[in-house]
Parts: sequence; C-alpha cells; structure tokens
Amino acid sequence: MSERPIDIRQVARTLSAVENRRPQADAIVREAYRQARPVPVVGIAGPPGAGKSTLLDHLALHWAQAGEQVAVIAVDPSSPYTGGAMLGDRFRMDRASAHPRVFVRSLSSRGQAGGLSRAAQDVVTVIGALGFDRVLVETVGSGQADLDVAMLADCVVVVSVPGLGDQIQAAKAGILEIGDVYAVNKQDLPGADTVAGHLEANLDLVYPGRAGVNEPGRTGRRYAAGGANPSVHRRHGAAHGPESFWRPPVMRVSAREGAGIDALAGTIDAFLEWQREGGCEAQRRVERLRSHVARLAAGRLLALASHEGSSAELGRLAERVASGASTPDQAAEVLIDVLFESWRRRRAT
Ligand SMILES: Nc1nc2c(ncn2[C@@H]2O[C@H](COP(=O)(O)OP(=O)(O)OP(=O)(O)O)[C@@H](O)[C@H]2O)c(=O)[nH]1
Ligand SMILES: [Mg+2]
Repeated sequence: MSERPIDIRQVARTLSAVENRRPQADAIVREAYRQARPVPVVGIAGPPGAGKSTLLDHLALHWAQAGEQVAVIAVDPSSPYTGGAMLGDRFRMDRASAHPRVFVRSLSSRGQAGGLSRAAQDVVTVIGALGFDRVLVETVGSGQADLDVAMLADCVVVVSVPGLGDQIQAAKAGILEIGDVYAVNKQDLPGADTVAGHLEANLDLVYPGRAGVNEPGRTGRRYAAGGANPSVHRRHGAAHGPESFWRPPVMRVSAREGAGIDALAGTIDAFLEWQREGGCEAQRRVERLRSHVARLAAGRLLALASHEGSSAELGRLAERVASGASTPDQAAEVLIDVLFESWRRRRAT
C-alpha cells in the first residue's frame, strides 16, 4: 500500500492537464509510463441501471477502509454531449466520495473525438504513478462501452439484474466473454435466483471446475485450451500450462443494502492475486497495450488522410471509385501508399 499521503487537489490538477491535453500533459504522461508502476484496475460493466455506480460506491469504501488509496473513474465514450450533469446523475458516489482516501473523477468525451480510450489509458497510468493502490472504472453506455472497460481493466466485474427479460439477457450473452467475476445485483427483487442460475448454466458450457481458482487434475474434464473461446481461455489460465485456471464466480449482491460487498471484494482480490502470481496479469497488460498502440497508429495514419496533399489524393481516389475506374479496395491500397509516403516525409522534417 502507498505510504505517502496523496494530495487530492494536486491529483485533480494533474489529471485535468492530461485530460485536456495541456502543454505539460506529454511530460506528465511520459514520466508516468517511465515509472511503470501498474495499479490494479477493476472495471465494472453491465446494463443501464443495473446498480454499477452503487456497487462501486460500496467497493471503493471497502478498500479505502482497508487502508488503500482508491481512485474511481467514470468513462463515457458514447457521446460527446453527456459530460457534466448527465454523467453526474449516472455516477453518484455518495458514500465513497466523502472518504479521504477515495478520489472520484469522471472522464467524458468532450473534446476527445475518438481519443477517449487513449485518454483513459493515460489517466489510469498517471493515477498509478501518483501512488494510488487501485483504480475502479465504470463505463457509462452500451455494448461497445462494456468492451472498452474490458480493454482497460485487470479484472472485469459484469453486473446482471433480474427483470430485464430473457431476451436482453440473451443479447448480453457476449458478456460471458469479458467477465472475470459476475455479480447478480438486486437480490431483493424477484427473479434474482433465476438470473444467477442462467449465468451458472452458461458458464458451465465454457468452464469445467468450480468457481474461483481450480487446480489442474481435479476437474475430471480437461480444460479445453483454445477451444470455443480462445480469448477466455487465454485470460483464465489454460494457456499458462498445467498450473491452475480460473472459473468466474457468480456473486449475489444487494448494492442498495450493501449486502454481499465483502465477499465480492474478496473474490475480485482472489482473482487479481491468482492472475498476478501466474504471470497472466503482465501478459494481459501487454496485450492491452498492444491494441492501444495499434489503435494509436491507425488513428495517426487516418489523421494524415485529412492533411492537404493526402486529402486531395483521397478525393481523386473516391472519384475514381465513383466512376468505376477502381474498386474501394484498390483505392484503399493506393491511399495506404500515399499515407506512408506522407508519414515518412513528416518524420524526416
Ligand atoms: N431494488 C434494488 N435497487 C437497487 C439495488 N442497487 C441499486 N439499485 C437502484 O438501481 C438504480 C440504478 O443504480 P445505479 O447504481 O445508478 O446503476 P448504474 O448501473 O450505475 O446505472 P447507469 O450508470 O445509469 O447505467 C438506483 O435507483 C439504485 O438505487 C439493489 O440492490 N436493489
Ligand atoms: Mg452509473
């Protein structure tokens, strides 16, 4: 745990500089990556109104009371218009934000056209360098946003609730690919048991063994490495040899009453510990940075297409496609050549 006390006002100023890409941002971000002090990131995903913010509020408080410095960030990649009030409404941290060891921050897409995941990645890295022990992330929005959380987090908690109907739950089947831990919230409402049962049944199709850490050889069934879902198997252990694997537990919670929070927090920590010890955590981080770097590169190339020379060339290519002189694929290949050429010229100057 961090020993030096964190100056929250200083943290807020530093993050604003990074988020708004002020002149000093590059230096701050560079220094943060240089320090390479990874901080465990817990992401929370799930349908609107599932109780994600309420849960995070309890979880942040739980870890703060255990002595950790906790940063909570809400990311809204869905719209450039939901900064301020709207995001504030959906992201209330009444209990935790009053705790001196909790820092709460929202990150909207304002002025970040297409760059929010970059900003979030940088912000998380800077938070780590500032000495926090843990970051909790809620992404507001729909399907794609869930994946963005998965991109950023070392542990993804997927929240389900009763009352959404089987169709929506089924449409959410994709969440079985991103969860490390499942939380069924609103146990006070009817149908919570059914939702938990469905989840368990679906997990049965993908994982042998029992919830949590499984030692090899105890499960009867071989763990099908690279089977139906390679990315799940890679994250949860099969690719790491004969040691052990993780089966995501389904935890029952009632965020409104704060019931089941300690058990949920304990499970998240058990997962992070298993992941750290097996070396999966470092690998997951590298994989994450791999797509981050690839996205940055693609973004830069695309940005070049709007510069004068390239933009004019793109116009000519489009006209050729429109007149039947070229296919879009052929035009794209020519554009790549043009962009690379332009990139090399810029680097050389
Ligand atoms: N009955 C019941 N309601 C709950 C429980 N937990 C949260 N809620 C309520 O569900 C509503 C939504 O909670 P939030 O925490 O804002 O949910 P969210 O998933 O963050 O919502 P969005 O950010 O808008 O997607 C609030 O009115 C909560 O009080 C619970 O355990 N039981
Ligand atoms: Mg919320």
